[in-house]
Amino acid sequence: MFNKNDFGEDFTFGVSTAAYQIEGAFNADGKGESIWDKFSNQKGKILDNHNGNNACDFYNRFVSDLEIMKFLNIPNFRFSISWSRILPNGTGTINQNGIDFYNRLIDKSLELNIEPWITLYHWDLPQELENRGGWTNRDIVGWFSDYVEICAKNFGDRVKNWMILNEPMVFTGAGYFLGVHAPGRKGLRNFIPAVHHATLCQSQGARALKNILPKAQVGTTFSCSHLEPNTDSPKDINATKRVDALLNRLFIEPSLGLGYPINDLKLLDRIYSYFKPGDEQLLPFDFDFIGIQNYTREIVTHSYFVPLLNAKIIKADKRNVPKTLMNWEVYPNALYKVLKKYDAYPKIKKLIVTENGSAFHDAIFDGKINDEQRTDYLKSHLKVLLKAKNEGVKVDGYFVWTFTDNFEWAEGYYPRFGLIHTNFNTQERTIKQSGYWYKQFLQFS
Ligand code: IFM
Repeated sequence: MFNKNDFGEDFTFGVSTAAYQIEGAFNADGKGESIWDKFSNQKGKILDNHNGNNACDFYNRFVSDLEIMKFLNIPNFRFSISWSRILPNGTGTINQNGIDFYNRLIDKSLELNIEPWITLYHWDLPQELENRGGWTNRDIVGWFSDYVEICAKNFGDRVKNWMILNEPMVFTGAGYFLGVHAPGRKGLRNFIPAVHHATLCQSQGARALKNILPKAQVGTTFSCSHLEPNTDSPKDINATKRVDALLNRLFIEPSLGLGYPINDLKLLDRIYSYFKPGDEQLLPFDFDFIGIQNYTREIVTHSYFVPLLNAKIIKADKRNVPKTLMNWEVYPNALYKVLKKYDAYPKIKKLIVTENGSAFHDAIFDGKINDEQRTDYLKSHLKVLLKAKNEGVKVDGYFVWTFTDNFEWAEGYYPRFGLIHTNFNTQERTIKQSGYWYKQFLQFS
């Protein structure tokens, strides 16, 4: 078995969260509406018609939550800023109450010796900006850069670690192509411009931040899937290449100066119609680290029924493999594979696993939650991370998704990913066995 020291002194351990999934207080103290406020309150959008209006009430309970974090020896806390809490209309007038909230949160974290890591965009676009076209409107590059500057100026004196976007493939794919996430738009005519503008915001947002905070550690995060073809037929192998271009390469390659992976995914060629002169030079940015977010592996097969992509993913329940409540296969080696894959890109300075975790049924017996499956999941993923690191992969951090059970987007409150159980009726927190395991792991020296 391994212990914390095997990862080296400078290795960063922490937990990850996102504003809309935990904060609640959806309209408190001048906060404006976000696309998730609107979407999740529409009937039929979220499992069991749940919404994030109250979530974990972190907005009001952050002090006691941070005290639990301290008790668990967790030294790094990744959270996101709700754009519409500090700019209710997305641009223009600042809501000082919102700034004050994040100041209190940062100050309390630091007082407890917990290092804050800020994600600038974790999917909750101000609704007012969506009314003006959202991610399909190129003006978002200016709106986003202004918002980033406000965050840098207000929080940058104390926050050293920043992430620009969370999983752009998910918020453009699920939100602007499939319509299953906010704002619920569909089709390539929404997806393709959203992709280009998100990629521009990824680099331009990073530039805006570095201009104000040249010493900040600036990264961005990607959902990374380990993909395998269902068979070794050329059709399945080519289908896997197309899915790889879409899920894994689409956002990182332009940031590395490699352009969009159009050769392996022809449907992307229409993205050029959204280019303006000079965009090629704007897309790359030299990130200090890349956030890797991996949960599973996917098996890909050729399919004539999926237009354009001609490929589909065979979900875990169809393959009779161990799975989580998300119907994601438990396959630790996927993390090893994606670390190797991203490490092999030239110009990557550092990888940090900014999310990894699992949702299982967590039964409470006698006030205790014996979530052995989650502990095993975390241990087995840390084990392969260490293997990759020992083989020379430049990976320097690991954040568990997530701290407390929270609002899991389209799946509502059903999948519980937390180290801590949340009773969503009373907001009572109960530390799970996995939380106690992490505490013990982190205190080892
Ligand atoms: O809850 C999400 C998070 O917001 C983004 N990455 C994946 C997690 C689990 O689905």
